[in-house]
Amino acid sequence: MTQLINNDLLGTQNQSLESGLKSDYTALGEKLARSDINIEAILQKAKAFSIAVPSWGVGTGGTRFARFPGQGEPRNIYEKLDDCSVIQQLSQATPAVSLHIPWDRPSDPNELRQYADQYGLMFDAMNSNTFQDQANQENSYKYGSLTHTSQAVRDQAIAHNIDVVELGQKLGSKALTIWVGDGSNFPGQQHFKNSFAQYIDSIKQIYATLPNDWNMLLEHKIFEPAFYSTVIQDWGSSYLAAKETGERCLSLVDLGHHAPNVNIEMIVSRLAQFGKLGGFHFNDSKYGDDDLDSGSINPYQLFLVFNELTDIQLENPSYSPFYMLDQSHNVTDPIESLMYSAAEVQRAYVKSLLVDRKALAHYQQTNDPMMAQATLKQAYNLDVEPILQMARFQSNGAIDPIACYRESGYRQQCAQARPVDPNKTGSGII
Ligand code: PSV
Ligand code: MN
Repeated sequence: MTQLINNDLLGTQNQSLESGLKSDYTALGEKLARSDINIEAILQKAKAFSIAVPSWGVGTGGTRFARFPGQGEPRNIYEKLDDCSVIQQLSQATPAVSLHIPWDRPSDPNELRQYADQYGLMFDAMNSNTFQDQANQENSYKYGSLTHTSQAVRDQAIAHNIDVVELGQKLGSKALTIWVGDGSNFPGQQHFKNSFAQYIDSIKQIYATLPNDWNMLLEHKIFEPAFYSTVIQDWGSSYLAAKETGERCLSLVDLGHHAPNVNIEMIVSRLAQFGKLGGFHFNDSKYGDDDLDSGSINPYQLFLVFNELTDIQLENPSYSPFYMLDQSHNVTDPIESLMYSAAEVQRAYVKSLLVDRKALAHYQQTNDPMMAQATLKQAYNLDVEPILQMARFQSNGAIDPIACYRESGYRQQCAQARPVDPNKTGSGII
């Protein structure tokens, strides 16, 4: 397998941290054993955990005011895969990449698949894009796409989604994620009922062409780019559309797509209870953004989301929704942010495995709120870092991915090999 970070460097770095890790791991193992938790069983689950990286996440993002390009940014899908391979090599938690079409459309899908293969990378859910006009496109999406008032625009957006599925099949993907920016900026601009009916009609047509082993994931977002109303603005709209459409049409929860303080873990539970929770886009948010690194603002919320997922998986061990990071990195090195975020999500998952579920059920049943919340906090407050480090170490990743990455000089090499395109230094989100 091709590896872009020198394995000798990785080995030397790990060697210097190994004995410290082993004593931390042993100490944590002893502590967990006192609560009848077998650290080895948790370690195996941590090692099996994976989350997809978004191809667009390895580029530097921006806001609608400006974009400050980073050094050595990837200029095409092949260079994006190079960066994704580094994230996977060091973090050992991100074996798949999620593509956005047409941003990542390859001229030769087989060649792209082989390129990913050399790194042991797979392709996760495909993302269609009808929130921008594309070159040589007949109709504009200025006033919407799958929900547009014009049948011709809707047909164009439907055809694009079908095309993305066909491409995804060649790449080994198994899901299509649909997010539309469709909505309105003024009261009265859009007929709520008609636009939603048009959306459902459009996705039914896409669903009809979906391969049998594929899922279709509907992503809701409260606002932006539409600032008054968004057609698929909340989990309720997403659920209704998914339910109308078919069994393999599911809802996808992007953590940043809700109003501040919304109880996202409860949305997770509701959708799962009715068999409609299909996937996640992980990120964090402080105000109305959906761009910040996972776990950087509200790690407890992330833990509570995984607390629900672990509860569901106890009942249904084979349940595995699609997990992806969806963040915009404006001020950090995207590779560092993605490695760190993958570990934050993995940390929330591991902590959720440590919740004493028997005790929690007892406190819920006997109406003891103090001890119920304390039971969750007991797991949340544990420092599981040795488990995450050991999982990476045993999988030939880095005990300290960011230190190893910095030491490798990979970014500096990219800065040489990928000179900044002066035409791409402008403003706006990418
Ligand atoms: C929209 O904000 C979103 O969350 C969707 O998932 C898009 O595909 C992605 O971000 C990239 O713009
Ligand atoms: Mn998203």
